[in-house]
Amino acid sequence: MSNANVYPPSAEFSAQAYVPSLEAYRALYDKAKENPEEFWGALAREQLHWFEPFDQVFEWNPPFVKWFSGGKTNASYNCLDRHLSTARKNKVAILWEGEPGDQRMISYQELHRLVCRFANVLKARGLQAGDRAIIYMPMVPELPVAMLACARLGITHSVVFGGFSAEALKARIQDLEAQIVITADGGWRRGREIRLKDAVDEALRECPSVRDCIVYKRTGGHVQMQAGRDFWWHELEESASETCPATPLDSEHPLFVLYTSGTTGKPKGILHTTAGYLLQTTMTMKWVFDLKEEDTYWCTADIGWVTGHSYIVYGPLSAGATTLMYEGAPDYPAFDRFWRIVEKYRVNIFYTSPTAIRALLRQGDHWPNQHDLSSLRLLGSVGEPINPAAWEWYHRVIGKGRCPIVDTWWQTETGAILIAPMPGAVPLKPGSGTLPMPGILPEIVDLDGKPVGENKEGFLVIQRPWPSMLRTIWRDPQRYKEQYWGKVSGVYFTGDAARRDSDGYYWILGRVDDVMNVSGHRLSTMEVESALVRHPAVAEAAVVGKPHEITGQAVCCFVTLKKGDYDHEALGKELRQWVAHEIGAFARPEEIRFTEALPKTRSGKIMRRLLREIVTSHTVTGDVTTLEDMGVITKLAAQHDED
Ligand code: 7RM
Repeated sequence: MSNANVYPPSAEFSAQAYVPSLEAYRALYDKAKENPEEFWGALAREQLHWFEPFDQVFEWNPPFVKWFSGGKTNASYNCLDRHLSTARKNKVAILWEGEPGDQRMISYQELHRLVCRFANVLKARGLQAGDRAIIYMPMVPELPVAMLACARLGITHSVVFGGFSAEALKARIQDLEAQIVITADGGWRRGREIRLKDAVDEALRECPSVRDCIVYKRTGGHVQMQAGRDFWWHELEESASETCPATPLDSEHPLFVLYTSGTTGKPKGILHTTAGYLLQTTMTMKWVFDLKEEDTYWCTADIGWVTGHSYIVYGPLSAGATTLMYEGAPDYPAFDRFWRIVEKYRVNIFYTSPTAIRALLRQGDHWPNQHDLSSLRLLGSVGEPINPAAWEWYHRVIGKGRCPIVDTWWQTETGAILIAPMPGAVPLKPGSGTLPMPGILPEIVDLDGKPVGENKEGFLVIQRPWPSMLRTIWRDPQRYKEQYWGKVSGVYFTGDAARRDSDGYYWILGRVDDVMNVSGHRLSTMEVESALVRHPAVAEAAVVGKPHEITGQAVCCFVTLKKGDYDHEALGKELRQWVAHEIGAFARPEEIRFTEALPKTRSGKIMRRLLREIVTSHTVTGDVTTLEDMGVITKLAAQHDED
């Protein structure tokens, strides 16, 4: 191995792992590469329940792919029914802790009952396969219940993260032309109620497609119920039957749409379908998390992001796991909440984000050291590159040097983990996602598609379609084609820069487009800019990500104002609040800088690259030959020195 800091798997871990050696990994990888039909076909038959068998493993009409054509299956059936004839029927499926400390343990049988009853509620409201449901809920078990009830009937769901504002919610409901919104009165976050139903009411004023709104009572806070449109979950459920067979659906039936930020102001509805998505999320539970029957598994993500879809709900439940769900904040009521939960439920596999690790690391070792973390056997990381210092802390203080860390690279679009170590097989290097999963052929190329060679930085692309790949952008196949298959000919363009070292390990360097990553949440610069220019005082805005010690990046805005007298301090505050209201609190800018002009090219394009340099290194060194007025840059750079 070329790098000094290498952590090989312990003999003890390897001995019990699904994939126990580098040779075993290579054999699996080569098999998938040489004969993908046979590899994926066999796994699909063995790992999923089929109402009708498929007749083709994949059909690739670039850039559109179909997996397991002709087959009929159902994601809800695979996550529930098929476990009921096994010893898993009384195993805890969802282990839940609310922020106030309330808890629920829901067995597979019980979860099946809840899902069937709610599916019957949806049926009674006239919903059927092909319809769309928006789900806007806190992290309570009824959120996965709603997802699985939709999946059971072939209703395509779109979960909107509870941190999104009414504006953002409205845009998603409208784009999806959803017939129904499933929500709650609110949820708990740092002891305060997040009032979800109020946001829904605001959004629904301009959403003619929505006929019904079902409201789950979580907090008991006061809500307005509009007669004929709004119904209480518990009232509708009262008379619902517990029997609801899962509908056999085509392999390619749309399972869900999840909106994510792209390079324009308009979020993209990423479409995932049924069989391929489920197969690859199921397989990665075993390959990457080495999931065993007796494990208690906890992914701390919110289900409103793709990580929660794939690794709290579909992957773990399809694999028959006990999946832990926690409603609230990691620092509530104190900085040891995560470690308290690990100790209390004897968590074995723990999957979180570098942002959370860095935030908790800063609070000191005494928080985790107060708790017995000896149940942990595997740690995971996702959402952004993990810096070696955070990795070492996670490894030493949380894992006590015993637990492998799986650094998992993937995207909303990829559906499942594509680059990550198989922990019993692959030696770890802090900061590297290590090696690709079976069936994944990454390459690092220049814009002409030429491989850049060892240790050179380039664009990360994927050379072949994989089962859980996005199928299109909702109602915008043209954008799908251009965004993912039009940048470098013939390959999937990830939007990330990366390099590959002499051991074949991948090092992800971050986005190459105008997408920021704040606490592992994707956010486009354009989305924030569009929000800012909707404010009456703002003339123009340019937004860049600025390096941030905890959140990875922070939102930094350069703003020019319309004519008038302004109190810059008050307006700065107001604009930060404005963005939080337009998009969601997680998008709240860290900094608003007022300026008289923005750096532009002669054709009028804002040169964000220069602004990025200013916020990163406080100077501009790169090429400025296309800049129209150098004075702007001098002023902006000088402005920082005054701060
Ligand atoms: C799962 C998720 C995707 C973007 C992706 C990267 C970054 C994610 C890692 C990572 C380095 C990782 N989906 N990213 N995981 N960068 N190492 N392990 O985060 O659609 O929200 O974001 O996140 O830039 O393109 S996402």
